[in-house]
Amino acid sequence: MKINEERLLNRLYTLGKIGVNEEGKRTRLAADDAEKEGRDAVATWMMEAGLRVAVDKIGNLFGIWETEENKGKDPVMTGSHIDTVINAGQYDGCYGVLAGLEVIQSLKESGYKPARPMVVGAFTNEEGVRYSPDMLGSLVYAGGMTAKDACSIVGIDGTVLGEELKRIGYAGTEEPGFLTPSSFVELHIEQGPILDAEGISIGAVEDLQGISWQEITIEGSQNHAGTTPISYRRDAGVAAAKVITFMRERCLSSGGKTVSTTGCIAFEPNAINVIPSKAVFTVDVRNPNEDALKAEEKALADYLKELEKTDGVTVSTKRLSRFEPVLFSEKIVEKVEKSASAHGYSCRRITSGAGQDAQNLALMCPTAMIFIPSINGISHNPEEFSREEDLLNGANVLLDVLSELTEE
Ligand code: HGY
Ligand code: MN
Ligand code: MN
Repeated sequence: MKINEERLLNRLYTLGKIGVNEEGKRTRLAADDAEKEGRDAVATWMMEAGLRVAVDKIGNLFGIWETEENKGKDPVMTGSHIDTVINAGQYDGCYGVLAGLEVIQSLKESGYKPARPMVVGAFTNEEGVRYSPDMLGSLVYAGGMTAKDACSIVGIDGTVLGEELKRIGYAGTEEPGFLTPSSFVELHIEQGPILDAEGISIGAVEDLQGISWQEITIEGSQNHAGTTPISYRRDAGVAAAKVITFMRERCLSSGGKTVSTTGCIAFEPNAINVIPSKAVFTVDVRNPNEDALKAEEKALADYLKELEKTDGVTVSTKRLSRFEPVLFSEKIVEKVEKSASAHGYSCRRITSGAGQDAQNLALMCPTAMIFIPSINGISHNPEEFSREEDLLNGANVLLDVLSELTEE
């Protein structure tokens, strides 16, 4: 049983062109016009494959292959996301959706008769750049939030998710969770440097680290950059810088376990010769161990209280997202390892440093992931790259694992 390699690669590169602007930057944020174009392309390919296309109330898009014989049984599900970060690579998420579609289409074309329906999903707002929290579509699908609450979320641009889904024609009618998968497997690029550095072809993902997203607002007082002595200043900008470096120190003393990122920051009034009165910025902290992640959050909270005293500022925080670490299904991880070895692909177990839709599907059913190498570990960056040989290896392992799971 072989996948149609050319079809998979062509679709991946075609989707990769959608949302590329005149400067060559690729951005498809959840439910924006570019993502709509991407959704339309994927839905068309699902229909070409002869799948039933369904959309649920949070815009999750599914291609369903069910037969008279297996209709009504819990399906085996695969999938990922096609929304991107800003100035993104072309593989993150898209590879898992299109490889999943390719596997199902190839099995269907080969005359294979699965004992279960097979489904590929593209989940809404996995990246969480436009709307928080991230992994939102799969969170709603798995029952972690109601579709109503999720649709009312206001984005960083003031838009409301539910209205945007309506505007782009993807406010579906299916209840999230309308299909209860018997198992879920997500194929994804590693987005980190390990597989590439070690020359390993397949990652059998056995767990995924916890994620804590906060927005922090620090308020000081606006004043003259030249005339105000340092001792008089209540400088929101300096206070924000102290938080960012404090978190870097925490990471360095965590033995490489904690990572912290401030990806967004804005000052008010944001003028070159005015001491900032306000700093609003995000802190993304991650650790594979829940107790350690909680300890990082407490250390940050204590430091913010300290800052109010030392710097004379006022600090407030807003929780944007929080996911505990997830352990994947040992049974499925072993299937990934077995398939890799049968193909002669080198394989190692690995932790997902990135958040994934699979972490929410794991709330519903036995779940695991398959990684392929990201060259130099680059991701969330247009330089993100995976070799075609690795892309095809991953799809071959996905085909083995999904067809085995359909027979169980
Ligand atoms: O942020 C993440 O880890 C994922 O790319 N959404
Ligand atoms: Mn992803
Ligand atoms: Mn991503």
